[in-house]
Amino acid sequence: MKTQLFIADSVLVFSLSAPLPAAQLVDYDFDDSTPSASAVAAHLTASGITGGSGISVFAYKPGNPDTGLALSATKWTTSATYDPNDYFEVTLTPATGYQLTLSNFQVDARRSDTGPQTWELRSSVDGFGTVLGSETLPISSDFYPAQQLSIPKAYANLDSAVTFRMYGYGASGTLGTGTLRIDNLIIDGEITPVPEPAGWFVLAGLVLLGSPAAVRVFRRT
Ligand SMILES: [Ca+2]
Ligand SMILES: [Ca+2]
Repeated sequence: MKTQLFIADSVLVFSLSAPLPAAQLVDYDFDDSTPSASAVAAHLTASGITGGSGISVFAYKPGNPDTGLALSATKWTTSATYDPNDYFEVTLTPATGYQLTLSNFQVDARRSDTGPQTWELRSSVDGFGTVLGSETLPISSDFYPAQQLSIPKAYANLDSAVTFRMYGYGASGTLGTGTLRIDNLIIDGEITPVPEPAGWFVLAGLVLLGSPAAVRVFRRT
């Protein structure tokens, strides 16, 4: 029992004194037939995968590997450019007092014969205005594994929710039955405590030293 307590104390001290290493923040494998995350970092909330109003029929089909499952949807636009309503979406929200730095988005994607031939990634950071990366799926019915899109360095120290959308487009056929299937969606980065404002450290230091100036500040407030 003493050993267990010692380990717990060590973990606590580490988490307070050093930022978490850059690592995986969230993973979706869909193997339990739900759109929920299969693993989420501490101090982070990850939404389930949802779809825009322009897509339909969420289903769970053989994944990568096919001993597991993937998430599939229909009604992707046949346009050669993205439709603002045709997307998979995921939202990451840091806990109060924590901030997100994002580095990499990766996913295994597969289309059916008449499914979308391209998908692109955008985010709420700029109102879904910029394409962060894209992938073409030239052959149907094959998974294109672990397409990795690096996230711009501007995605650092975010203290509020971030939403990513995968827009699929360029489907063929007009019935909308073509599918885009995704598996092993992983977002990398780190989540760290928001630093205390520097002014508080100065003031706290003055108080600890018994500074008359600090005492005056406290008396006025
Ligand atoms: Ca899977
Ligand atoms: Ca659509």
